[in-house]
Amino acid sequence: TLIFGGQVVSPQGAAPADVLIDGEIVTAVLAPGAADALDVQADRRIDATGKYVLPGGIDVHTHMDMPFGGTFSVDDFETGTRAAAWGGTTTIVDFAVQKKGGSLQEAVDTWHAKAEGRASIDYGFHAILADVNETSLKEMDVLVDQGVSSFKLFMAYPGVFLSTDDQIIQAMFRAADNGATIMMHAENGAAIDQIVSRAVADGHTEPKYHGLTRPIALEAEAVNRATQMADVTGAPLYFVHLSSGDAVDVVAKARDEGRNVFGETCPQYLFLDESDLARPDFEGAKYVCTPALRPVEEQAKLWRGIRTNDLSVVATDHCPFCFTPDKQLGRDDFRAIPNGLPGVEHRMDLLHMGVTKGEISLARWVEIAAATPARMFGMYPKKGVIAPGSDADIVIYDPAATQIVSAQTHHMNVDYSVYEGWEFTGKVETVLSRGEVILENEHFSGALGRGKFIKRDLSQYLV
Ligand code: DUC
Ligand code: ZN
Ligand code: ZN
Ligand code: ZN
Repeated sequence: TLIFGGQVVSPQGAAPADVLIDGEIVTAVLAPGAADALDVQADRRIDATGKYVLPGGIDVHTHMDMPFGGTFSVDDFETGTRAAAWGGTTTIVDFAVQKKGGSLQEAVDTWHAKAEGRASIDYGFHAILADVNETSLKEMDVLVDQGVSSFKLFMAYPGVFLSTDDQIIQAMFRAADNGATIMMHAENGAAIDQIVSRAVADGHTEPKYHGLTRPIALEAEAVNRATQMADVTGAPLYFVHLSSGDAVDVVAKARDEGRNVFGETCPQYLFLDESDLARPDFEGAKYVCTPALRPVEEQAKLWRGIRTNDLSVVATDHCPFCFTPDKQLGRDDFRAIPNGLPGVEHRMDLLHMGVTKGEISLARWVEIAAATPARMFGMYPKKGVIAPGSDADIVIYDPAATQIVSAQTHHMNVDYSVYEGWEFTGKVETVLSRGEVILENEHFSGALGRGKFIKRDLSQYLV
C-alpha cells in the first residue's frame, strides 16, 4: 500500500511525504515523488492530497465493560474499539480491575476474556490495584513480565478502590524495584466523603453537588502527597485525569526537579466545565465524572500545562453510562450516579480543535495523542510513530471537513453525547490498523477480534 500526497505529522512537525506499507508494517517514508522514481509497485494507492497522515491515536485510559456502582460501563471491547477507530484511535490501554479479595492475575485474565474475539484494534491493559496485600504486591512482578507494566491506585473512593497511604507506599516500593509505572487517581477521598455527607444531610442531592463537594484543593493535596511518596520510594508516577491548574503546578515542580512524575488530562477538562453539572432536568448527571468538571478558568491552565509538557498525555477516561437507565440511579441522590463520560470517539477531533484554536501545534497534537502515550507505556516504536519497522497504524485526517456531533450518529453504545450539537472542524477519513484499512468512505470493516493484545515494556520515559 502506498499513501501518497499527504502531510505526515510527527512530534517533529508536518512534512509532505509518502508512506509505503508492506503487510502490517511501514517499510518506508519517502519524499514526495520518490516512490515513482524508485518505481515502487503498490497494489493499492491511497490519495491523501490535502490531508494529514497521522500515527493512529493511542488512548491509554479507557474503561470498557467495567463494573461500577452496581452497573457496567456500556461500551464493551466490540463497541468501544469500533468507536475508537471511527475517531482515529488505533490502540487503547484499558484497566483490568482487581476485585477485593481477588488476585491481579484473575483481573487480567478476566480482561483478556472480555477483549479476545471482540476488539477490532490493538489493546493493552493496566491493572487496577484495588486490594494491596502481600499476594497482590508479589503479583505485580508477574504481570510486568506479562506486559502489564502499569498499576493504577486510587486515593479516592473509600471502601471501593481507595488504597491507604501504607498500601500506596508498599506498591510504590514494589514499582521502584520492578520498574512499573504507578498511575494515580489523586483526590483525597476520605475528606471528600465527609464533605459529600454534609451536603446530602443539608438536602443537596442534585448533580451539581457532585462538583461542589470535590474541591480542587483536595486534588492538589493528593497529587502532592503521592509525589512526595514517589520521591521517598523512587517509583515512577503518572497522574491520571488531572483537572486543575493547582494539581498541574505540583507536577510541574516535581518535573523541574528532574523527577519521573508525569501528568495526563482528558478532553472533558479542556472543553467542558462545572456549569454543565448544573444543567436543568437532571441533565447534569450526564456530566458526572470524577474528578468533577471544574470552573471554566481551569481550562486555560490545563492547555498551558500541555504546552509546557507538565501534562504530557491526553487520554479520555472513557467510561460511558446511559442517561437512561444508568445515570437515573442517582435521580434522588447524586452519590448514586455512575461516574464517567463517553469520549473515546472524540479525543483526536477535540485535540485537533486545540490546534485550530491555537492552543497547541500540529506536532504537539500527535505527540500528546500518540507518540508520548506509546513511549510512556512501553509500546514505542511499534506504536505511536510512522517509521520503517513500525506497525502501520495510520489515520488519514481531513482538517477541512466539518462534522456535527450527535448521539444519533456517534458510534459509542451510549444514549447521549456530552458534545451534542457541537461542530468540529476536522474529521477522520481513513484508518489503517496494522496495514489493514478498517475505516474508509464512512464504512467500518474491522473484523470482530482482529485486534491483538500488546505486551508492553516498561515506560520508555524513565530517567
Ligand atoms: N472516574 C470516572 O469518572 N469514572 C470511572 C473511574 C474514575 O475514576
Ligand atoms: Zn480515576
Ligand atoms: Zn479512569
Ligand atoms: Zn444503553
